Amino acid sequence: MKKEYKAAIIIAVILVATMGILAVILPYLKPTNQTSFGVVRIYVNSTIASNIYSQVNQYEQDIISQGYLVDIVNWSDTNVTSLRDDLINASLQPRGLEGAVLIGDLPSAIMRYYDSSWALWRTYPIDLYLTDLDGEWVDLDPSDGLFDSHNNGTGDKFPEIWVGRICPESLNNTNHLNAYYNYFSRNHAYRTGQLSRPHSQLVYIDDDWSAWTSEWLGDMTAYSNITCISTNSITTAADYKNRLTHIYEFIHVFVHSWPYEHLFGSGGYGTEGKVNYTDILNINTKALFYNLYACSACNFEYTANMGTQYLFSNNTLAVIGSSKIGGMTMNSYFYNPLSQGKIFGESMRLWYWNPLHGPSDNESMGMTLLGDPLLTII
Ligand SMILES: [Ca+2]
Ligand SMILES: [Ca+2]
Repeated sequence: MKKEYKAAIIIAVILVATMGILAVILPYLKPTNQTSFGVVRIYVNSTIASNIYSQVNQYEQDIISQGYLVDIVNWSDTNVTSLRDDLINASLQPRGLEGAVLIGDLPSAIMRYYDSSWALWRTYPIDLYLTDLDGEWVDLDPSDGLFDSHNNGTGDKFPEIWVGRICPESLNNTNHLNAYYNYFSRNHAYRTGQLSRPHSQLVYIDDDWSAWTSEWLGDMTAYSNITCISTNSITTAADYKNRLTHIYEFIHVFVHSWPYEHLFGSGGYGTEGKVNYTDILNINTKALFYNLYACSACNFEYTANMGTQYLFSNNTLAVIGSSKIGGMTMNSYFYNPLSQGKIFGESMRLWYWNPLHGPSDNESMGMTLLGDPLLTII
């Protein structure tokens, strides 16, 4: 072989290897520092935009004060692929894209899968669709509009950006406009120090997860002041409802659930009582943040789902949970960045990079952030 051919082949091999390494490490190199002045896109459902104009304007100013560039978009297209295309286009601009806030009823992707345990097909809304911008989403039967699988495509299955939803419109017991007003009012109050809590966490572990209490606690790395309740006979609906009225900054609860209620006791039968969305409406909840290890509690398309009801209760600012069966495991991958002052959205994005339960795990694919993704606990 001629020398110049050999040199060309060597250069080509080095180039390919370098590109491979870059593909692996680039997501970690993405700037996460909140003074990086990255772009945040705020989509507002155009039918309510004029009603909440001053609230969104204040919110925009608050995010600018945090150091971000903000683009406000009034959005009316109901096709979720159009929304994702808009995010992809924004991410390809020179300024890049950190994430998005979806205010009002905005489209969501629906995933379909076969649940072999129950021998039936299930669907759930999946916001990973809006945050993994270079992976491939497959809809085998485009006439049903349901996605069937998620592949690396020409990129990877991991999220490049984060997203959070602020939408009370699935609630049937709340004036939606007032819910927006109250939410943005307390959001601004928290950002200006008028709403605060002692830096403390309640970790509430019902029967079917209590055997691993020490493992769960080992991953709760954002708080040193933790109250853990995990004695099976004590963790009941009545006790939990009482503790919702106590002062904690963050509540992380492990409990069987349907979208509209928690079921305490082993096996998911509610033998130790139930807490439903009406209870959450009527209880004077005190916490600011929730992580619901509670199946389907954050199925935000479901009428009167628990996650949305928590979010628009008294003091709540953000709720993390699953829109399907499952919840957050490998919690330190979420709580470590949160404890370092990273925003909720970025902490969620980084959590997906954990080595065991990332976007390939069916149990993780429904993880959802309801509320403002730009808040921190610091
Ligand atoms: Ca990706
Ligand atoms: Ca119990």
